[in-house]
Amino acid sequence: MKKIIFATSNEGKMKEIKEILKDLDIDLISLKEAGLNPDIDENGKTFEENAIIKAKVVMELTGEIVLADDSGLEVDYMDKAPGVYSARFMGEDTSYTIKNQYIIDQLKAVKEEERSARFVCVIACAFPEGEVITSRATIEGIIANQICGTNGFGYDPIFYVPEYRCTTAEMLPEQKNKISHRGKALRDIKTELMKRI
Ligand code: ITT
Repeated sequence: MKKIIFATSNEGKMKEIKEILKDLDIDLISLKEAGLNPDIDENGKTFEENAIIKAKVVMELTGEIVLADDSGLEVDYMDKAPGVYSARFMGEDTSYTIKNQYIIDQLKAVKEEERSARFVCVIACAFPEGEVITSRATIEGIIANQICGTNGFGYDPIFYVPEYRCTTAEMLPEQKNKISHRGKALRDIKTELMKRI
């Protein structure tokens, strides 16, 4: 079975990724499972640049096909912050209860029309022969008035999807994966990946 490494240390992401790609006939392993803990400088200015940096560093280290995910939350009222800095926003070790409450406070008294936000996900795939491909997808929503739900990770408890009348943290994992930025980007790259392995 073909081995593919997913260059992430985020366990919330990895859980979703394994579920979304479970029908692929590949041995998909995380950095931890590969025994790797690379120090990657995510100094790109775009999701694409950072996803490519992560995939290439680990591909060069291992000689395997490597996938990577760079993602984040864009809040329009905050000029698209935290964006590519979503993981580092207010400090990497600050709890998401604090980060999420801060964003809610920033939007206090802001009308629904101005609370628009989206999750963005770029998946990069680096092949040992040197080729790198990417796919990008988004999911649109609004910032909730309060923290709601315990599923998912990160900013899910404040990301409200009007169509489903709940936050992504209130959705079942399979429901979120069906409509999420990560689900869509991974399903798109899956088609390209299958052509090459
Ligand atoms: P790796 O680089 O090791 O993959 P990371 O968490 O540092 O892990 P990113 O730099 O791509 O990854 O930052 C993504 C952040 O965006 C993540 O930590 C969350 O704060 C947020 N995020 C992305 N997708 C999300 C989702 O589906 N639900 C909630 N928050 C999400």
